[in-house]
Amino acid sequence: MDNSDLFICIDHVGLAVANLDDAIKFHTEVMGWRVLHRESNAEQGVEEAMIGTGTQGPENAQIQLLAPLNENSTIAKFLAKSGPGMQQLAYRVHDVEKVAATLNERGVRTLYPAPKIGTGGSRINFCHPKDTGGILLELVEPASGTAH
Ligand code: MC0
Repeated sequence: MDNSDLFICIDHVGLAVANLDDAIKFHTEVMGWRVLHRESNAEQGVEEAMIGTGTQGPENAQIQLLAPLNENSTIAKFLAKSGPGMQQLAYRVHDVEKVAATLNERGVRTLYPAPKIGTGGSRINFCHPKDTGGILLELVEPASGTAH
């Protein structure tokens, strides 16, 4: 793939939080954001909300609030080790498999051999933080017709 075809925009920044309702309350009542979407993803072990500004456009990055669904969740582990805060940066892509293959060729490991289901039916994979300068980088191919 050409470099110009790899990434569309920053899709979202994921924040690990201990309690989703408390985090939503802070980000809406104090920071003035609004909830765009909320769901649970059992496979990823998260209860999550996507929030946006009052003028959120389709290619403006969203904030994803991520709370652990149970004690085995990667978010529970992250909270125990690092405390609440930025857990991931997510880049939007047109084709997650092609982007993962290109990054693999360039020496970046992806976590899953095939994409998994993310927010709003998106297809996702992650780059290992050890290969990206310490950032857990998510690749997000939105479900067709949505930019969740
Ligand atoms: C761990 N490390 C991180 C990190 N998590 N570095 C940066 N950002 C993070 N979030 C580093 C640790 O500090 C450690 O480095 C090394 O990676 C191994 O960490 P660990 O604590 O032993 O943890 P592991 O290896 O058990 O798991 C790390 C790994 C895991 C990234 C593989 O968190 C994972 O599978 N993440 C992808 C899935 C995920 O995050 N799901 C929740 C979001 P040192 O130097 O101490 O060795 S769900 C989501 O995002 C969906 C819904 C969506 O958006 O659509």
